[in-house]
Amino acid sequence: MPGLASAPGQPTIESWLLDNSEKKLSKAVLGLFSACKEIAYKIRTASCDKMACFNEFGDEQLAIDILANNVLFQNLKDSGVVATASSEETPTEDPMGGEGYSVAFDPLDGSSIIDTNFAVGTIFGVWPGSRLTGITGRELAASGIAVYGPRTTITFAIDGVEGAHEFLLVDDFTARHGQWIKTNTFTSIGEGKLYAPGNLRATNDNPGYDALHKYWLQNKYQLRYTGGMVPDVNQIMVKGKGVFVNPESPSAKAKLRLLYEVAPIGYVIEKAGGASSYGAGSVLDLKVYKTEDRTQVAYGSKDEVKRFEEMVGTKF
Ligand code: AHM
Ligand code: MG
Repeated sequence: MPGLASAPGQPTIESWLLDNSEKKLSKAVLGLFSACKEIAYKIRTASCDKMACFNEFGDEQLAIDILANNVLFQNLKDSGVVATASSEETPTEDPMGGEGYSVAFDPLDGSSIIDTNFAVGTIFGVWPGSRLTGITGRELAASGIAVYGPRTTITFAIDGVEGAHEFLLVDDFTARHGQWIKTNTFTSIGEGKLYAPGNLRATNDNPGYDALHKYWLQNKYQLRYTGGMVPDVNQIMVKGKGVFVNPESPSAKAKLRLLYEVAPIGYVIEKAGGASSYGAGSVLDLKVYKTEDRTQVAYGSKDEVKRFEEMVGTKF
């Protein structure tokens, strides 16, 4: 293919799945990778302000998060193996006409920072069966995060395979010809003073979070926070260290959704050798009662997540 960088010896997502996944799950996953490729193209080519995007002719288009939403639904329908899908944008359980798996996704996490050209992402979780409520993250068959930054990557984990696996989109800048090439396997998150403190306003009336924040400052942790959870968590796997938190307080309630954001990312980070917590245990053990359930969360190395549990816990 013209313009493609070569990556000798590295498998594409198609060939990697042949060795690591059963057929139906592979089809669902390929639908998601294909959707993320198209979303990456749309993000690059749409000129957006806060509310709307314009194509090359200057016609107003749908807002970019709605475009991303539509692309995902279409690809999941086309896969033929997805019974139900649900999006953070439209939090209902919608039939997709297939059979085998169900998918929950946040089409464009961080859409409020897209106008600033910060990195944004897509989050997806694939569950066996046809329900997306009454389930836990423990039952995930696969999940992943796509990062649309200077490079487009998907970091992805699948049942039965150790580690989280990074695929890089090597493309010729169209949505048609790009290939996903395996570039990394993440298997451990160790010691390292790096912190990403979400919802810092909660330190006003969450004394545990206030104390944890002071601990990071006193111990000279390195601040690395963009306001996009996908790149903020992805850095922890790439650097192999650190912690991301988004705690709650009486005046600054939990924002992140268990089904669309927290559980899928928890699955990837735990597969990468890290830990997740809602304050008193892994987020993978929280049951999704309603598609819109929200929770506070910490992700990172086991030591840092333990510190979060000890200092912040679940007081609110
Ligand atoms: P979104 O799904 O509406 O984009 O919100 C999720 C994002 C996360 O990426 C990020 O960690 C968090 O919101 C930041 O919240 P805030 O801007 O309120 O501090
Ligand atoms: Mg989101």
